Amino acid sequence: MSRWPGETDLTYPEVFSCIPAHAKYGGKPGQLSDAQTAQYYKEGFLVVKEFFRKEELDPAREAINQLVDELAQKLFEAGKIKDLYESEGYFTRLIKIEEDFPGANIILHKTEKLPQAFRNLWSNERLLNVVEQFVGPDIGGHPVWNLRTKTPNNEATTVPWHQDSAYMAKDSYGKHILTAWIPLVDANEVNGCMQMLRAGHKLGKVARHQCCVGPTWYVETTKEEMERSLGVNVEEDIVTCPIPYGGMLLFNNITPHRSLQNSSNGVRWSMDLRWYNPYQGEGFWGLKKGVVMRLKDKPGLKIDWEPFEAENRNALQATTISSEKLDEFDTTVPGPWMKQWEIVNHNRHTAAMMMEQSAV
Ligand SMILES: O=C(O)CCC(=O)C(=O)O
Ligand SMILES: [Fe+2]
Repeated sequence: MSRWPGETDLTYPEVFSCIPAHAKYGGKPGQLSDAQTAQYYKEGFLVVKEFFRKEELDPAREAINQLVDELAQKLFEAGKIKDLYESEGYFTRLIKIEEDFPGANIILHKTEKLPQAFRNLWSNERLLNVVEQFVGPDIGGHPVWNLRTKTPNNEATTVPWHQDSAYMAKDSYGKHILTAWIPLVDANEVNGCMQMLRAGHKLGKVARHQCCVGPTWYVETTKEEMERSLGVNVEEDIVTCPIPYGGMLLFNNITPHRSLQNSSNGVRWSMDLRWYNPYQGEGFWGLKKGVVMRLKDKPGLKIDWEPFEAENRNALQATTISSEKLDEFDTTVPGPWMKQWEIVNHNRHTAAMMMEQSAV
């Protein structure tokens, strides 16, 4: 018997563990070897240490500098920060801004702007050739994507143990969604790289999660719960995944993972991008659809980014707050996943979610 709406006894082992025919190395530029795809299906994740060329990633860093600059200008004009901190760079400017206005990193995380460099990275030809090995020849960009603004020693950007499907509607549980976690710095244990739980996907099951951790909007599953329901031995199966700039980490929506604390002096920038089969259903709680990137029957398809970018997922999550009440400096993140799990810790994010509910 399930006690919470997100709980399930259903398992989908074959969706996440059986190697599909389209995984086979097909000779397209960038594609992974059969040994690499086999490892992904066996362990639930794969580290690719070298994938991107400098010219494929550097523009994303430039775009981040631009986004941070726009944020600084806005906060400065509104009198929320003392200085524009223009002499600071990629690794430190957001830290300075954050010191004056705690939560600035959350505003940036929520922005969901898709500069051309992010679009180019997401739809990179060689990357989509890899995506095809997991998702098949019909590819949609999944509406859940993130720019991680992980400033040092910051609770709001230290993500506890979870499976991504715990944030999504239940109809995502049996569908394979591929994530590429792409560091935009060298990510390591000091600045808060990812940890994965080896083979935590093998039962194809979502463990029980609880909401919300500390002062954040994150759900969390415990080590005991993962051992009980996912058939793992946490101490033996944790794999720490340092990834250099140029590499990436691939995993699916059922693989348990977390990110370590950033104890360095610089921001640990990364993006997580997702793809799925667009014919397999809608995107995110019916709130936002994905963006079609490749279709087997439509070679040369041009990606239509405009409607995708126009729908802001974070704003849509706040469904009943009318647009004139949306505050551009709001650092709360209420979301539909909070209604899926037991709320064991209330904070300003759950309160914002309750307010929306009572406004219905
Ligand atoms: O980047 C992080 O810190 C967490 C990332 C994560 O949970 C994800 O990409 O699904
Ligand atoms: Fe995640």
